[in-house]
Amino acid sequence: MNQTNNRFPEMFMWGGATAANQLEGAYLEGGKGLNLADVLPGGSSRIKLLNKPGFNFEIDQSKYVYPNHDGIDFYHRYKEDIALLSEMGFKVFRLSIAWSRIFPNGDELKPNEEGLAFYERVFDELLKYDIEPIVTIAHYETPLHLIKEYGGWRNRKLVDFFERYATVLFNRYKDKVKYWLTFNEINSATHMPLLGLGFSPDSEETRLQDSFQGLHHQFVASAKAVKLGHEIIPNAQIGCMLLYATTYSYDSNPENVMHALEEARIFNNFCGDVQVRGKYPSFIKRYFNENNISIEMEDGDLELIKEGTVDFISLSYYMSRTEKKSKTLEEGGEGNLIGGVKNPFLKSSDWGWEIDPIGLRIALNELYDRYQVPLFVVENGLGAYDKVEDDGTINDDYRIDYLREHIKAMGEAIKDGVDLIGYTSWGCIDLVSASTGQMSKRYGFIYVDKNDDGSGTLERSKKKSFNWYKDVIESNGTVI
Ligand code: BGP
Repeated sequence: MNQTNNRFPEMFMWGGATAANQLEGAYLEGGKGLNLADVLPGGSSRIKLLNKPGFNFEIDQSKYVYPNHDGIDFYHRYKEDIALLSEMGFKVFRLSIAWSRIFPNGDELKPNEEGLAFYERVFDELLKYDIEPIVTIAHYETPLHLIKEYGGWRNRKLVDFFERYATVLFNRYKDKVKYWLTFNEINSATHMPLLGLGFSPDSEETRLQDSFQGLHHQFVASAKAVKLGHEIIPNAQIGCMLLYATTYSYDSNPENVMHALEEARIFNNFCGDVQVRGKYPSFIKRYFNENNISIEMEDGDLELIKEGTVDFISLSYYMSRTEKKSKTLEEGGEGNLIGGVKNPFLKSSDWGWEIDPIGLRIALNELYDRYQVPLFVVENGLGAYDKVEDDGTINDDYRIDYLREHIKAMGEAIKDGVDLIGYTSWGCIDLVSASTGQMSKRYGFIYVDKNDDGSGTLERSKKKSFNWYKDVIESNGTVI
């Protein structure tokens, strides 16, 4: 443990983050309908399938395993899990609601009571320990029926279905949930339209047009939710959620600098500009023109977007990105989720994600300089292989090192003047990885005995990082 001169705000929200599809399991219980995650096969090739046109939305158990079906069985074990989170001193816990537990098909008029009751029990359990829930309304879990019947978020009709869903949630949980996030990593849509927008592009040519149209629908849906949420829950705090990849130019060649700026604007800034500033940014016009993108809007959309701006920005931060205007194949940052070229100054995780704590300090400064609204880091962490020793211990010092450096970077950003309100590290309990669909890419302080092939007792145990994070929270980030 290191004593630091960090000064986190007194009410800083320390905790951890998860998503329904990656931990609940029970994929056909409680009246739940199928959603996108239920048809995503596990395996390291998942990420390739996600980006290939023509994804097949059928379950084929003769060919693939589907780890999200069982997750880590949080659906049945949430009490045990929440008790462990409370032991670490969690102030907040980020979870998502699986849309298809509430509306199994997504387009029904009436919600499924069993699904609503399940989350009510979970919230009550959290509140019993004074853990505040942070709820993501949509986290890569579009009901499958909306994908197959309507073509996902390309279809304007999803705005209405989402509005109905969000209204039900706000009304039902208004006394239990104050913090809401509308769409997880909304800006990942153009890179991975399948996850965020629920469609597999027909071709590379249609990918951009359809993604930006789908995004427009989500902007409208999010703005409606923000307005409704504030009406129904007067003290609600509703945020957007961005996948932020601090973007560097490879060198000082102005061509590369300009290119990095352009990439950062489209990926990091575009969605935030719409959701926080309440209007489409000026730079997007040229990009739309040059890429033959035209957005169909309805009367009133732009007013809605203006009226439904978010209260704060939440972000995931795992890695930075380094850009060069023309790159050779060898230079490609193979594995770095957001692409770019390899940064010679950075090491990577076992999955090729470049580790860059200073990039987080830069990200927080960039965001705060641009928007001047509170920031919340709701995802960050190291996916790693863990080894259970013969005596049962798991000595995940690499994870502690990663988190320590990122927490230090947040401390520096706060000194820089950034209004940072919380930190929920990703996958505080081991869960199914989104990009690989495997258990072996682990993030947790709590180990779950489950393997990639589905075997395992599902027993929970504490890793070395468990007590480390407990001390971090107890000392409000001063002892790390
Ligand atoms: C984010 C997603 C999460 C999560 C995380 C880690 O993009 O919001 O759902 O899974 O990445 O990614 P992975 O599980 O692929 O390591």
